[in-house]
Amino acid sequence: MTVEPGSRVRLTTAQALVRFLAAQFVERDGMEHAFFGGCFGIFGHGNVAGVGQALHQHPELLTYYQGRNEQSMVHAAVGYARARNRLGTLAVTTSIGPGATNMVTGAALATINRLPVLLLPGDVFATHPADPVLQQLEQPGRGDISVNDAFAPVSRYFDRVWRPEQLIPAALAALRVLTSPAETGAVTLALPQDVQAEAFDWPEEFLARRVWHVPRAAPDAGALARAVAAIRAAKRPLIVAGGGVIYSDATDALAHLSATLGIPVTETQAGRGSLPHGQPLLAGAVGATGTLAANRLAREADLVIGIGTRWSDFTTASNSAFPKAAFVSINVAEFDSAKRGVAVTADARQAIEALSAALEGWSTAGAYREEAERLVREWDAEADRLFSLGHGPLPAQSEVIGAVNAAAGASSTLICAAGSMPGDLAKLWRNHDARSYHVEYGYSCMGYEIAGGLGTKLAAPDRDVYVLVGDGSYLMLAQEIVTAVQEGVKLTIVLVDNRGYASIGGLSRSVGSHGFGTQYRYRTEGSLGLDPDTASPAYLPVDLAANAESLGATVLRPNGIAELRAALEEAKGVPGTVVIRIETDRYQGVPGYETWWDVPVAEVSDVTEVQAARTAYEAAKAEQHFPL
Ligand SMILES: Cc1ncc(C[n+]2csc(CCOP(=O)(O)OP(=O)(O)O)c2C)c(N)n1
Ligand SMILES: [Mg+2]
Repeated sequence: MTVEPGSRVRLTTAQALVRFLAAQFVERDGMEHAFFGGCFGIFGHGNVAGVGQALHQHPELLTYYQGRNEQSMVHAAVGYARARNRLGTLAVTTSIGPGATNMVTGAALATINRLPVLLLPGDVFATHPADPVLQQLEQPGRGDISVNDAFAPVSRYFDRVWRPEQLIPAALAALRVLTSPAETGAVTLALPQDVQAEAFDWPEEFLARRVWHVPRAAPDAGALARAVAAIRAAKRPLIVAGGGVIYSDATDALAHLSATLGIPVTETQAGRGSLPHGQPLLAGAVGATGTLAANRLAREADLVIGIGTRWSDFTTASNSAFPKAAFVSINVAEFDSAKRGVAVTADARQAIEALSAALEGWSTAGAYREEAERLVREWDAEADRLFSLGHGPLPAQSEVIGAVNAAAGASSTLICAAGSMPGDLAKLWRNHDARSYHVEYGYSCMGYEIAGGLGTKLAAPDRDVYVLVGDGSYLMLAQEIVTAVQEGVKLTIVLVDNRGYASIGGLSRSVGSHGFGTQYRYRTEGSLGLDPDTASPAYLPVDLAANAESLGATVLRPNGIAELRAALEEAKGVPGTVVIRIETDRYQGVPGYETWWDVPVAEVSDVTEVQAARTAYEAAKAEQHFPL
């Protein structure tokens, strides 16, 4: 569509914004897509007559999704963006005040995970005609701020649109950041409620179709040469594949590099699925929740090549995982590539292909490759053992994971975020492809799971979405089940009920604090902190299956693994969202494999278990080293 230069159209700010969003496209590798798949929203006085009116007036521009909670609407947008490899997302509109600040947690989650979401909180009047309006927080010393300033530190771009015409630079800056592989994250445009409804004569060029070209940055020649020299000098190089490998669609290039050079691959949480299970050199998750194969390789590695990772403490086992290694850091964001070793600031696929070309003919020694392949085989046997423990009377979580993994087909995506499951999944889940695995572990936010699964399914309707959620996460934020039912979207939600926070219970015991505050039991005198197997008050009568049923899901209640397998098959025939509630043994966890996580233990205490834990902590702390 060609636009007459200088022509203008009179619209409200909100109407112009909705038209602008519907006209934004992204292109990478010659493929073009609409960037926004729709807009989630909950209306209040801060957006009902603004963005709400605009969405209502032209529903063909942006699909509107009604959410239940502002935080979980952002989770859905994050799930959507991840399933689209950051080449698409959803917008989220809210009222002012609590509706707006409910999104702050979601904004932090998106920014930490480097996933694009566009947040459109309503804001108080720009013109201040009747302050304080309902839900306005007043600051006696500042007239120009509102609660929405809380978004600034958790957003990659923040602006408040004080005047209609200011939307033009603000919206363009928002799209630049959202579509930038190096900068992306939450983008917040706070929209004062009067400005949303105010009319302006908008230049047609602003509202015309616009394509944002997502670049693939090639590595600098000098940086590449330094990385190549480091690899050539290495005897035991090891790759750590992060989320950047998946976002850059570099999985085939990585498989080729690993196989031809004989370099084993380990994965971060976001990088899981960067190679399919069964590749002989895929050692799986590394670090605090790593496999024995990955952690043994890490311990002896002389060079660790990070690709698209931000080197979180779980990956590095709090900087104890790679005691002998030098580093190469490949990342599209200079901020991350500069974190350790030889920095290569580049798109993951470009960098991997450049390394493959430069290292043609070179490979690691056969003995190293064989050792890695043997460790991988041994790990597979260990995972098989954990999948079939036959534990009773309640099954172990690892058996549940095995059953769900077996039931989920090749075109499925697993969603999880917090609790004891992410660590177990990191070790055990077997991926078919790069879309098989989606554990939000940047923020590890309880309550992400169901809403994130909803967003994933909206982005990829052809995939079967399996959500694994703990009882604690479920209790925190499960209400998007209602939205899944409303949208006719099928999620298979496996609710793993161990009546409390098993993960933190274990962590608490490991620091000497007896699982304090981690079970759902009546407050009976003296009950807090007691060993539940001795002097335990009764469990609270919480029935999460009944809760899920009340929200509109089909609910199945298997007892034990054989019934779970049958329920998973039965669920395949149910057209809508299914919740499968299974009780597990909270004490039968998957162990750690020769690794550590830095959680400080009290230096002084009356409790003998704490004193013992502190002694062990100090010994482990001595192994920690800053990467230099
Ligand atoms: C929003 C939020 N609050 C607190 C935490 C800290 N935390 C991590 S796991 C966890 C307990 C999770 O319980 P549940 O979902 O039942 O999983 P389980 O540990 O039993 O496997 C808590 C409180 C968190 N990750 N997110
Ligand atoms: Mg639990």
